[in-house]
Amino acid sequence: MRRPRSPRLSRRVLLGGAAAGSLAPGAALAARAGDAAPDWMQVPGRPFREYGAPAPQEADVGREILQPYEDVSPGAGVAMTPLEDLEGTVTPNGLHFERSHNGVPAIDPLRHELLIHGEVERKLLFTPGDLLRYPMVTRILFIECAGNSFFNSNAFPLAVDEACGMIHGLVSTAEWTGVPLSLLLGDARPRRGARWLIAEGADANAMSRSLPLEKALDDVLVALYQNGERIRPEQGYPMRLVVPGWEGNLNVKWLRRLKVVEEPVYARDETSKYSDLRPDGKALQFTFPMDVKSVITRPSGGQKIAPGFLHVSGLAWSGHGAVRRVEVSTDGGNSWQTAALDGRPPLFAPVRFRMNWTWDGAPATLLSRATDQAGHRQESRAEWSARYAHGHLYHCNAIQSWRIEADGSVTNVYL
Ligand SMILES: Nc1nc2c(c(=O)[nH]1)N[C@H]1C(S)=C(S)[C@@H](COP(=O)(O)O)O[C@H]1N2
Ligand SMILES: [Mo]
Repeated sequence: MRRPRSPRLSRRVLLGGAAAGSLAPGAALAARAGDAAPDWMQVPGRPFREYGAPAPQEADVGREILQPYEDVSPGAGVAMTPLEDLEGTVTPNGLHFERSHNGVPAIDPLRHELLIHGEVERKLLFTPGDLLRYPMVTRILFIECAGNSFFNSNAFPLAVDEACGMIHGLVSTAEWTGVPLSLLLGDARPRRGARWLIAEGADANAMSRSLPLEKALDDVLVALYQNGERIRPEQGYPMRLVVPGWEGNLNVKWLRRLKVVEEPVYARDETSKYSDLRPDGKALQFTFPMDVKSVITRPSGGQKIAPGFLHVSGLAWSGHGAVRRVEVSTDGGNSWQTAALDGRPPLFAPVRFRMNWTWDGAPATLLSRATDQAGHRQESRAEWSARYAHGHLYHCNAIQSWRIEADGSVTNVYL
């Protein structure tokens, strides 16, 4: 079902205590530097290559893959971003998470077309080449699957011992460039009474979702570029919808058709999937914006820390706009401290938060909770859990708790 656990966790065990090591006395430093240049300075370096790749020593930094139907449908599942191995906020293209329902289609961009039809005055057909001639905009945006953090949801009553990326890695951030959908719809001219759009992908399951026309005309992109290069096949090459702040499923990849309609289509992914079952047996439908969330990426599950100075860092984001504040607790939520933010939090994109901490070696529980501009604040897992039915897993934005044992090991716990 899943790729064997990579060796990277064992290789990256010692976080913290580093500052003490680098403050070695002068004598030790001199001995280390020596007179001799290191061996890699004694020979000319490797020449150029056309497309770069990470250092070979970092080759074990990769996505965790889950393929629940491996035998019948190996392309249905997820590949999760290793959040614990990354810094900053933008996800390298090769590590962007992937959620696909039936694999990555082998699209010929010369034969791929996007059709806008339905309740419009003018039907329009665009090749990728046509779209490349339109005015474009660039925005840094996160995409988060509504199934993200399912390991901490009601589907898992006991906390699993997994790494940060395995639990929360169905969120990634890229700088997306594309054509504002409002421009294309402006040319197609939706008829009066049209309120929804059905977006369909060119993959084997023709994934379809209903999107309110109001959002489509507001800030949705038909994206062609991801972090400056053409979109990766996994992310929807040659074109996809990017719907700022709203659940990942609406960001239809390999975009093929947009039908302007009066009513939603009630597709599988907005009825049986991605709806939120409550304890009373009723389900909430169309939970569009992803709620405010934060997670400490270091230290995090599977890592091991040493007593002394520790730089705590993590990500916070909200589908309601910008994050306003992130608080960190080192005592299981008894007291909270406001974390430093890396600059002004952007709209619909994560902000990195940071806090310096000295770990005294006693067991501790690290939490983070974010508040967004709409005033929403993350709840405890118990509070979140009580709002939904047994087994419910979508839209889990509960506070993550990392338990630090006396031996420095870090694990996911429920409080
Ligand atoms: N055509 C198509 N679009 C799709 C999907 C899919 O399976 N097929 N998966 C959706 C889901 S559930 C999510 S969370 C996002 C994931 O985008 P990513 O794989 O680029 O991270 O794409 C959405 N768009
Ligand atoms: Mo998703």
